[in-house]
Amino acid sequence: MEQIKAIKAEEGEIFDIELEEDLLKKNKELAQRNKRLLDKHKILAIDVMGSIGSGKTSLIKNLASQLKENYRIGAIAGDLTTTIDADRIKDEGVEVIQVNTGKECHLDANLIGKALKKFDLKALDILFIENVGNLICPADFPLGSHKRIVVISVTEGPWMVIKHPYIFLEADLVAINKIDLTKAMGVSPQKLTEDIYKINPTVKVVQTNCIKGEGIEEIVEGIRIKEYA
Ligand SMILES: Nc1nc2c(ncn2[C@@H]2O[C@H](COP(=O)(O)OP(=O)(O)OP(=O)(O)O)[C@@H](O)[C@H]2O)c(=O)[nH]1
Ligand SMILES: [Mg+2]
Repeated sequence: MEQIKAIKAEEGEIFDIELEEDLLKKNKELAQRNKRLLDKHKILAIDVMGSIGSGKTSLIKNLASQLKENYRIGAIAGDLTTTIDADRIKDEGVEVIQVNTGKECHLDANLIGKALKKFDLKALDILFIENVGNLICPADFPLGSHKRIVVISVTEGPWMVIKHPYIFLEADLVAINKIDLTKAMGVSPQKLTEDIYKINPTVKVVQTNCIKGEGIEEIVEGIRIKEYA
């Protein structure tokens, strides 16, 4: 009889897998705790994810500028080492807490829980969370937010959606940003939209130009910010 093919786990390998499962489970529990805290204070939390330089900070600045007259807005800015984005968002008159993740490529629910303690939660209606620029890792780490926006841009080329499907699965809205550069890049926003719908048929897709503030009102309506906040 042909011998059954077998592989042998390397020393420590199984332990690592268990550790990762435990980590994801713990993150989920902490995310639920964050959500309960946010709900208690009637705060709408929006996790803004997307690749490096796609326009996450620019989008949050535009949304804050549009909403700040009627809502009390806060933001958590995730970044490896700098406060550049936090400073840019603060310019909109928004209270910002910086979270530096060091070498980590995503925020996690524990870090958000710590950041929430720094806010006066009674004084907030909407909380934007700018995740670390990455299309892979943030997908696995829910933070306890109510809505997830993924920001992509035409400058990332025509294949970036189909190459990174997981981040789009849990998204409520995808912003296709830098639409002003469509011609120069030779990338079709329609094709990107079709690729997104193939992965997640119920997600909203909005084309934006964050330099000119185009598409921002559509995002506010698309994820029904005014109904929730
Ligand atoms: N032409 C054009 N440039 C844009 C648009 N949106 C953002 N930018 C520019 O793109 C660059 C990156 O924008 P950010 O908002 O910093 O992008 P980000 O995703 O927050 O970047 P990281 O946090 O570093 O990952 C900046 O120079 C913006 O001015 C847009 O719609 N059109
Ligand atoms: Mg940024």
